Amino acid sequence: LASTIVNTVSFEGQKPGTSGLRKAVKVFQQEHYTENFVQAIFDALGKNLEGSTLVVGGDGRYYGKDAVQKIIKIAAANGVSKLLVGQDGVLSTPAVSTIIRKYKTLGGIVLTASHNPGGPNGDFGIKFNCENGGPAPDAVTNKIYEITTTLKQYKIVSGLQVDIDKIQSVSFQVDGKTFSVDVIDSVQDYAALMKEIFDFESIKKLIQGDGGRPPFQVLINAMNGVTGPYIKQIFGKELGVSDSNLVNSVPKEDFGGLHPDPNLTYAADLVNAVKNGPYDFGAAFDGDGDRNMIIGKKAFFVNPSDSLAVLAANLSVIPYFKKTGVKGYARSMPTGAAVDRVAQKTNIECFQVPTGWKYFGNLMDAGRLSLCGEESFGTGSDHIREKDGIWASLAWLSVVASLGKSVEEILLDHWKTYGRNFFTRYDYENCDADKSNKMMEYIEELMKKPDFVGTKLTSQSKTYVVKEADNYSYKDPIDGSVASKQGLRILFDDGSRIIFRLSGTGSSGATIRLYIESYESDPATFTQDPQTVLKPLVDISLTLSKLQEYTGRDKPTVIT
Ligand code: VG1
Ligand code: CO
Repeated sequence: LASTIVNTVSFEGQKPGTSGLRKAVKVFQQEHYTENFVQAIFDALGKNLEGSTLVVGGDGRYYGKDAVQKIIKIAAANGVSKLLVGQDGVLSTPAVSTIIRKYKTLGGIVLTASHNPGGPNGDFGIKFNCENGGPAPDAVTNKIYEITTTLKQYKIVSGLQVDIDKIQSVSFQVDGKTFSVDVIDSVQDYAALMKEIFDFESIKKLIQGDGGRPPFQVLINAMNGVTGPYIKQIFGKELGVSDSNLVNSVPKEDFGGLHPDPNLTYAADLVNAVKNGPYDFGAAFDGDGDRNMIIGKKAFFVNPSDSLAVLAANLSVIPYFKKTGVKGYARSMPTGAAVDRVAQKTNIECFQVPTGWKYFGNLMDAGRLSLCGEESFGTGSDHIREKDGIWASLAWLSVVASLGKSVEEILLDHWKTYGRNFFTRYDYENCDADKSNKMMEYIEELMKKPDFVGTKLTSQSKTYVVKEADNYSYKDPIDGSVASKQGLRILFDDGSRIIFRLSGTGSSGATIRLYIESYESDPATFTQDPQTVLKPLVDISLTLSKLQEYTGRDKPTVIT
């Protein structure tokens, strides 16, 4: 077989966002669009590409298989020696990270738009992960983008076709060199890693009941996303959870019309089933399997910021951390600061990074970070370089098994020890992009006024004094790289915070995220509804930003 060169024209807007390039399927289906972006990834890899091995797989959404075939043809033409492709083109995001690390490949291409709806009218996405298994850092994605703006040609082996539906190894001679494709089991490597990290015996005893303890009933919902086969293997076969407790576990190309985002709005069926059912524990994962939502009996909600803090306080019950020790914690900037309090108490380093998992990678590679998380239902550790939904649920079950308490009791105990960081996030999805930008500019101007610091903002009987206000900027402590304009922060002198950010994962319009946090040490507040406790700050934020005036929205699309 021989490669050929195809002349193309560059496309505008092939700029990776928070987590890869995400656009409508119809955009990717344009002639040359996908090919261009894949070629740009390869060009960005430069000399390292020749003779390399790469991993390819995604969340199984519509257009995924087409994209895999294109990548195979373009990789062959660009001197890649081997591709490890998930069967049917399916690999969860955590599985891609696992496989890159296990087989020491140059990186991987993840075909996902994560929690964005799928199907012919939904979204698609392409993300490059580096040899550490993590999302490419800004320097790499900027380079890829640069290349897309001037790209004029791509290389392809048009006649090359591989049946990716069956596990097999095939080799071809391309331009006189050997090119192979290994179609691999999607679940095996990931499931093996989970077995190494956790004590499956103790989780199994918890779930099945043991020594007079009744079974701890779990309900796991894959939201028709990629985790279906993974939960069947891990929860079903390994841990003995019955099939009827594994819901939406057949992956669908369009996620069955669901918005596969595990939060209180889009995973309402899990919440309702646990609220009205006998379950002690519920978990849901997003389309590509890196996010998690955890709820306890009667649908007691675990806020992701609290989830991170509870796991931080109990990491030592997990065999993996018994071995590695706990090197450090981290959270993204908007994430509630509950974990900081655990770090302080245990005298362990704690970092704050911008939104997006790529910012945790350097700290992990440098051996300074064991556990981290984001308020957006992302939790993970240095076992891989992506957030990991199934891992998070197994970590929670390990903690429950070891403490012998309910999810709610664990949270109440945690707050008694550390106090409670009340946290909420309001998402205004699909707003007009221009108007949203104008609103952000308006807020920033306001914040920059010389007398803004010291301003007293009042709502109901609460008054907050502005201590600091900025557009968040981060300098990576390992390589010194700087990420600026990462969100508008208004910090108050009692530790409360208001943050405004524009999402970087949408495919059209703008999504405004408003994050609100305040800390309470009075136990009488601990069982209160965060919406009540945070109401004054919410009102202050909405008034200050003129959000309704700018966007026309009188309520958010999603409240967490
Ligand atoms: C969102 C979340 C962020 C997360 C990112 C990718 O980004 O806020 O915390 O890392 O999605 O997650 P943004 O820019 O829309 O706020 V995933 O599961 O979509 O890969
Ligand atoms: Co995801």
